[in-house]
Amino acid sequence: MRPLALLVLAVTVAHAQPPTPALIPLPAEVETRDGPPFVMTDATPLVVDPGDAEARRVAGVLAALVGNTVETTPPIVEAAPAGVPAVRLRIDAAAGHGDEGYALDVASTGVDLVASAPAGLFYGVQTLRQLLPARVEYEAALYAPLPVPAVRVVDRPRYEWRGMMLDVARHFFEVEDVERVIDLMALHKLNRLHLHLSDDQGWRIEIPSRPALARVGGRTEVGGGPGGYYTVEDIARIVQYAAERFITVVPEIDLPGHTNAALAAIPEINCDGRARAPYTGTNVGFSTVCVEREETWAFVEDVVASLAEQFPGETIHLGGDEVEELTADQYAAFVTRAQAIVTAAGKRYAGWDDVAHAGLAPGAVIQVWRAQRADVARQVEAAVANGAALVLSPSDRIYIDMKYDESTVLGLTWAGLNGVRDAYDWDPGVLLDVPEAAVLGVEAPLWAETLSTIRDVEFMAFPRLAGVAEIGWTPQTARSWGGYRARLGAFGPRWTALGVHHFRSPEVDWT
Ligand code: TNX
Repeated sequence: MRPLALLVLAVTVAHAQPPTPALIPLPAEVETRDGPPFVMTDATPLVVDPGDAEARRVAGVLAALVGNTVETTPPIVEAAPAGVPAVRLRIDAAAGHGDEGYALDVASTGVDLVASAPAGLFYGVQTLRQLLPARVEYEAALYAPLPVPAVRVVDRPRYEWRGMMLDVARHFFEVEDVERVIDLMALHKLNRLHLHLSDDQGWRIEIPSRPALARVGGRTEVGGGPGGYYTVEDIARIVQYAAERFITVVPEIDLPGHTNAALAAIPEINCDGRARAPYTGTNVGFSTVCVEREETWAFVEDVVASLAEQFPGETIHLGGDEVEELTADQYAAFVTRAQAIVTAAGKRYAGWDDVAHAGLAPGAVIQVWRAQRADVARQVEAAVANGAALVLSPSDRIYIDMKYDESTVLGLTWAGLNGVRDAYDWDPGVLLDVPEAAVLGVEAPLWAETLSTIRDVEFMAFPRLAGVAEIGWTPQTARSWGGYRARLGAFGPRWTALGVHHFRSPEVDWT
């Protein structure tokens, strides 16, 4: 290049607007500022209000993150030493940011983070984290000061339900794997982890009043592997780990179909009173509990009571999908009674969209997976008119067990190929003809017929799950595929630093 051209290029770059930082999800408002960055070191005090235990705990999340990278962990203090640039983390119920919102101000002289509630403070910390260099994610001390670009963010989520479903029934995933998923969800401000805890191929949760369920039903998985299940202690650990990251665990026991593992464990919930043989294939639709037997209802009562005890969240999901062995009347009667049992246990009933036409009482949550089918869409809209709320999981968009493209080795194709753009570029506000308030949010299901390791899970989830997080968080008017694509490309190094096995989709220019 000629010297003049080089000069022109240098001047142009120097005067360009600071680029939008690679934040996913994109905050509602981000204003990049001129001026030097804030520089974080191990001497940067994290200042919390005296006696605010919640703010101190959230500050601890930031301290631990930075502490991996600098020499010693930044101190958490209740008063800023004079003249030292500090990060202030404040919870002020009167600040007007709602349950999950926050405001973040970064200048070279200091960082101010204010939220109205602990979850908002935590999300503000996740934004600050994403403003730090990607190397902050390495679990090795690489001492170097950490610059944070000068920026002002005012943020809150579009939807209250921003979820992922993990199918631990087709293949079992250890507690550590679930914790890894929770960590990666938290990075993107997701707040619902739906665990699909039972299916034909496995029963994955200890129900103390029915020990055979886990003991027998937990021994199998797709392909004949060893299976496994979570003990009461394991579940308590998962629930606690999630709660520390402001994530609610939504348990699902699939009923009345997808029940072969239970039918193998408890003979008396079969109409002939005989235990079924274990199943390790991948067919669907062939199993059902015996809806005419009182033994079945005693079983449902016991299971729901135990779920209500083990999971503090408000929702219990009872599946309801793909039942081919019952008449429409039998199916509807089952769903009505199952919902009543959940409600009597003090919880909110959720089911797949198959339950939409089964005469739900008001207050049900319907998880919509077949919005592309006109008959299902009309049934769901009618259920909303009758008081149901929706979680949107359109299978032709955000079933992240679908292959990305023809090159994907893992995954299924029945709902089509779900590329990175397909998964991102749609608006939950117009998917169905329902009032805005009826949509609680979005959730990406990850079915695990073809997935058996956490690396498989990561590969299918990333980058698509990040896009789902943005759909659930960012105002529709602030979203565009072009803008997202650029931020996604720049986000890659952070996942790499975290060791996240992700698909380097050709749809994206990766940094
Ligand atoms: C359909 S989606 C199912 C699951 C399968 C999934 C595979 C839904 C409610 N049921 O049983 O695992 O397809 O993509």
